[in-house]
Amino acid sequence: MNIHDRIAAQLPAWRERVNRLRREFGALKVGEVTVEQIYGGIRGVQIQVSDISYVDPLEGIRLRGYSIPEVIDYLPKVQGAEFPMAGGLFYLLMGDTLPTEEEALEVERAWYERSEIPEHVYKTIQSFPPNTHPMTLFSAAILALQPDSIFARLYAERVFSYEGLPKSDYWIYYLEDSLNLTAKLPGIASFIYNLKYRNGEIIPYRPDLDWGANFANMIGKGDDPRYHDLARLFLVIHSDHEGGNVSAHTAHLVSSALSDVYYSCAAGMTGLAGPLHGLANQECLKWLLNLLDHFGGRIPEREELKSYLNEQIKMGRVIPGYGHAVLRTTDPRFTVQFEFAKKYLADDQIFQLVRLVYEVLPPILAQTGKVKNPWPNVDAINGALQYHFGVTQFDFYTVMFGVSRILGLTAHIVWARALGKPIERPKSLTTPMLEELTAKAQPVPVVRMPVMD
Ligand code: HAX
Repeated sequence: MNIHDRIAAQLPAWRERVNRLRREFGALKVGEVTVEQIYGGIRGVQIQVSDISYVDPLEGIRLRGYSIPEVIDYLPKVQGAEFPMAGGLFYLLMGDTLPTEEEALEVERAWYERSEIPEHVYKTIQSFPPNTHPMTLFSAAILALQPDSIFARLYAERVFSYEGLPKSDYWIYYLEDSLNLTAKLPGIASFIYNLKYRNGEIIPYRPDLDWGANFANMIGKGDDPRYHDLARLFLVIHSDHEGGNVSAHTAHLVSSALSDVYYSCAAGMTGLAGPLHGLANQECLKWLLNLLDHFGGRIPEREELKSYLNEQIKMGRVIPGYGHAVLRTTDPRFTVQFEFAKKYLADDQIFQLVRLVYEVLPPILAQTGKVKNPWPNVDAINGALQYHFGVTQFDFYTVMFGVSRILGLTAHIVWARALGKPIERPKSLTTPMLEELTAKAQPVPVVRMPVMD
């Protein structure tokens, strides 16, 4: 069954579940909000429903209910590959069902058929100054595709006409736009890479390669099957991290105004470009290279590293790749890449440093008493793997993250339309209002998280 039919088959039951909850329990309270949460980034406040994925603080991400190892095990793979086709993952995220091999291949075929990039998109990318960050080029290229939005065109043509555009059908055009956009991502990202760091060539999308391998091939890694597999792994594991992270939340919010898939994903990408979110992977590799430099190009002794890290923390430095707003354990997306590295690049110097930092840093962070999660997140290792395989231009890593993340963003927003979610409009307060409220209350200070050993 193709993705459209799969979603259509699922929808009546999903709509009924949501309608029943709203009808029968609409007034039921699911939580409370504290002053600290309002000022503190609405952390932990349950403000939305997303069925695409869920981050368990102690277990990590589950995509449509499947953990990272399960996703890797269960999704279809091309012959000889260790990691799954992104086409199967897209089917899982969108269709809420593990695809058969044929269903995954059908997505891959649809991507090939829609992969041609309009000339003006290349020109848009080329028109920026040479020092432009790749994430700016990537976000701009997505916006440059917006005139092709099927949803935006039909909405403009039909919504106020006699023919109309039923709200219950919006998702169909969001899905079409999603397939059209995701099909072009390997070509756009690789053009940015080739323009900035190689010879500016445009390598055509090949029908005999899956989406991830096409990306690898298009950045000049056609002869490295291990990198094809790493690209597949990278592009699968970065696809989604539930609904509240900056990129997913932004795309969801923007699309709630009925901005189309291109507007919504471009907005998500500008959030991903921030150093506390997706840019962390480039920061992390920079940090590792600086660390190596600091020790004269050698791996430090454990005690040397300990005192260096202690000093950094005392100076109030944030160590990239460690900590997380939700996770309270080692990120399974770190673990799967760590296992890949142990298998294929155990002798790599940067990986050895990643390994040593993983052994030494968590207890130091925990001892501060304030870092809620002393464990590595996915970014603590991403760059090291790419660097090993010759993708050494670390300001490109967030673009790769973005290529993958848009698989998740589009699933969130297609389903938001399918379930008829309205425009988002939370309420804000003023500080005097809170002061007035607190004037009548007893002090209730925030209790710090206990220190972890
Ligand atoms: N090194 C040093 N201090 C850290 C730290 C780290 N890696 N992580 C958190 N802290 C500090 C915070 O700066 C904060 O200190 P102050 O109270 O003095 O401001 C304190 O510990 C409490 O922070 P927290 O509640 O544990 O963490 P937050 O939820 O506020 O922030 C972050 C989560 C991921 C932003 C944070 O841990 C961080 O900046 N980590 C480094 C950057 C990083 O790896 N980002 C990638 C995250 C994964 C991701 O989204 N990828 O896209």
